[in-house]
Amino acid sequence: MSNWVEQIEAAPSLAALEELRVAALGKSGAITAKLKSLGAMDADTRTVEAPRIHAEREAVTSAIAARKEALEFAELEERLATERLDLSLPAPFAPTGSIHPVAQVMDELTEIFADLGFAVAEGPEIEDDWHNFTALNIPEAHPARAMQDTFYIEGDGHRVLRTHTSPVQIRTMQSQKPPIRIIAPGRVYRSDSDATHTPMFHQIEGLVIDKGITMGHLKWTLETFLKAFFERDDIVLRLRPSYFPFTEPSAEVDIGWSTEKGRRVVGGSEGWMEVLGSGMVHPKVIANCGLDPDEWQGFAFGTGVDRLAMLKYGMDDLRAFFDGDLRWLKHYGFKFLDVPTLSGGVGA
Ligand code: 2U9
Repeated sequence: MSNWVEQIEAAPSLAALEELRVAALGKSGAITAKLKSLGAMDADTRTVEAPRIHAEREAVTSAIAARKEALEFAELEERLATERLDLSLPAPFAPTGSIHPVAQVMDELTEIFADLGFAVAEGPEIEDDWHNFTALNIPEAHPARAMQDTFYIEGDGHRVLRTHTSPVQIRTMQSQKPPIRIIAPGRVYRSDSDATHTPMFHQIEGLVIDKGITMGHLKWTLETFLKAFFERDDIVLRLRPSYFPFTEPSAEVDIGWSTEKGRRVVGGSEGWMEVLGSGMVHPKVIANCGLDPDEWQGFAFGTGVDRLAMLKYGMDDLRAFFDGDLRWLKHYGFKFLDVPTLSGGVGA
């Protein structure tokens, strides 16, 4: 066994081994020098020396490989032993996760409407055609049913990913006796994607069913909600006539904005932007749920949670909400112990 092989087998570390490799086989290494010297030898000497030098180089090369493997294995063993994680120990540092703005705004909305006496209702995200469209007075030929807007479940022709949270209210009207006061927050799906549309987004809808309900109740509720949500008293609303199949009359709700330090903020009435859709529940929808529309009336409204979050907290690209980029989450996220609301509540 050559002196090289002995030294390699005794190398105490990967760094020491690398030094030996360079000294033996590197550009100016000892064995490299021997190989180079072959050229200057006479033929007889070379016939004797060449196989010896090549054999030495082979022996040294495989000794290095073997030692390298052994040292790497030992290093891994050592790391596994010393870096063991005991998951039963308390966390050594404060958790750095954050609450997503959508979750934060959902909590804020739930809190505001709870103050106003609304309960939270939930329902399935995979819906049938009847609850998502038919019961809501959306006719067969309505554009909302078109292929490009709705995700249909393959196979069974009658199931869809819900395109709004309205089927939750249909289910509630079928299963509970009025008076009803609910909000339905949750995920909805539409086949649409650009800076202001993502195939999944979050809606919140509200429904009140009782006797003698009017547009006045609707306007007061929305005004009270928006004042609490934006934490400002100077919120001004403008209701514009509109059309939805499930409400009659229908109104789109604009909120007034004004300019503060060169920035557009909610409040005042310098200009208008649309924030909600709303209306009086269509008598046919009430009847579809087995209630007598001559006895029961109601109002309903709907809006995008993501859009409300963008308006309140100043994000400009909806797609970033669902990228899962930790830098975005750190910037816009909320501390997990943040109280999700509003100093005074809506104070009824
Ligand atoms: C029932 C009866 C009526 C819910 C309503 C709107 C108007 C509306 C959109 C706003 C922006 C959805 O996120 S968005 O694209 N919504 O304009 N939604 S009234 O009306 C209902 C719901 C359920 C039983």
